[in-house]
Amino acid sequence: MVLKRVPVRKIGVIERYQEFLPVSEKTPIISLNEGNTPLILAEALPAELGLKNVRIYFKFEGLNPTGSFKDRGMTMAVSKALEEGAKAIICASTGNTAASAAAFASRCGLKCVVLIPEGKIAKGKLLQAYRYGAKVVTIKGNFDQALTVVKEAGAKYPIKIVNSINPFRIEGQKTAAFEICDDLGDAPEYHAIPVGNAGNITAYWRGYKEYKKANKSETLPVMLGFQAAGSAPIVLNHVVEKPETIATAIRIGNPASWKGALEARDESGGLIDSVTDEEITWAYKFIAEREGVFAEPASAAAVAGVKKLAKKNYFKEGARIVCTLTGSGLKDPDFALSFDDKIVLVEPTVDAVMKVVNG
Ligand code: AN7
Repeated sequence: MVLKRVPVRKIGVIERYQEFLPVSEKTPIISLNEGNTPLILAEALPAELGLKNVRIYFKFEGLNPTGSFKDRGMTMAVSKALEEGAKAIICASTGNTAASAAAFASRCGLKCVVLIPEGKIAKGKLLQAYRYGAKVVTIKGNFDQALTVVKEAGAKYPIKIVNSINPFRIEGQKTAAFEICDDLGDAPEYHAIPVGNAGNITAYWRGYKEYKKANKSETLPVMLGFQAAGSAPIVLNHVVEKPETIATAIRIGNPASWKGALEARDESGGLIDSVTDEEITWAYKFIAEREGVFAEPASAAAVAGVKKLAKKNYFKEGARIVCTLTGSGLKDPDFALSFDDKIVLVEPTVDAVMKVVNG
């Protein structure tokens, strides 16, 4: 078969969904052609979880330009910052926001300052922030403390905050829900998503509601948010002073969009639950080894959550479940190499290689 090549001009989320976004012809669009990420059908997972007649999809946000969903919100935040005449931007970050902010800032000559928690950021994210040319400041403390400093800096100095307390971030991130509806022809029955600072679950819920209101979709999903057990303030209903988890992206004890997450949960008839590091690790390995999708540990929390609910027979027959895989597995090489896989070195002969293969 000869396939006809169709010229496709890839555009970013602002251009694609401008009628749903607070932009005008005065907004200078700073884009890296973010968004338009694939919705990948899981092949092995439903059977593994004992789910019959249920389809699970991965919204793979690791394929964004800086490797995470943050690019959707950052194109908006940076474009609006420029429109408003900002010269510099600042954020606190567990890593991905920093990488994204640094990239978009570099693209339009904005100065970028990123505050990161000491020792708890995945290496790939740190090196992105450096290489895109941001000023990287390490805080002797965790993400929540870094965000407190950022809020104070934003109030005292002429520097634009691009954390998700900046409303344009949530606006940009809601476009992921639009894409899912466009791909499926409607909203899925369930949407599972990791929760850290809770901006993304807030954004998706807003996106689903706005699309329905505009008659672009007919239904709304049940929203299922998952926090890491050691960093689960919303589940526990109190701030966690010393959040811990191997999923460093969601190592957050006092989420800025706490209220938005509760709204998404309650309005959709959903839930916010926690998953252990062990459950996250299982999901992280399963989707890489059995689905060919390499996402970072925080992303795997969504899949771990679906597994937990499947065990309780939570899902109804015929349902479609979308799991947002928020970031690329390449972000966190240290975690990826922390298992007992052995890298062996042998002589360059077939015999030597086959000896290892047959183990
Ligand atoms: C891969 O980069 O908070 O609940 O500073 O990087 O919207 O915070 C990252 C969060 C999930 C949680 N998955 O999203 C940051 C930061 C990944 C992430 C989340 C993050 P929110």
